[in-house]
Amino acid sequence: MKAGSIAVLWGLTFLVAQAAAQTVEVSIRDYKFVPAELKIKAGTTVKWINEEKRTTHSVLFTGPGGIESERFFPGESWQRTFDKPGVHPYTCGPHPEMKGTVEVTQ
Ligand SMILES: [Cu+2]
Repeated sequence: MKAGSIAVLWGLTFLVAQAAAQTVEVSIRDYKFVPAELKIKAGTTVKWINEEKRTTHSVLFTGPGGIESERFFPGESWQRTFDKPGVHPYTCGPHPEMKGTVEVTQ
């Protein structure tokens, strides 16, 4: 195989990997998830970033089998990959008034 073909193949593999591993970001600031409502495709990773000045937050899924992240500090983040379609409401452990939803489609 010629070097040119190998380079093209490598490029294609890279593109496929990029498409399969999408990450969407949610900011946390002023005690809000921004955007609060997310619609993503299965396989997408959501990364929550704490952009407060001094408050820690968590991401607590309130549905069946719900999980909670550790509390994360300003400048820190937490992420989760959603492999299956479904609706995942969540809140913040220490601040239940904060609400968000991740809707996962095929
Ligand atoms: Cu919070």
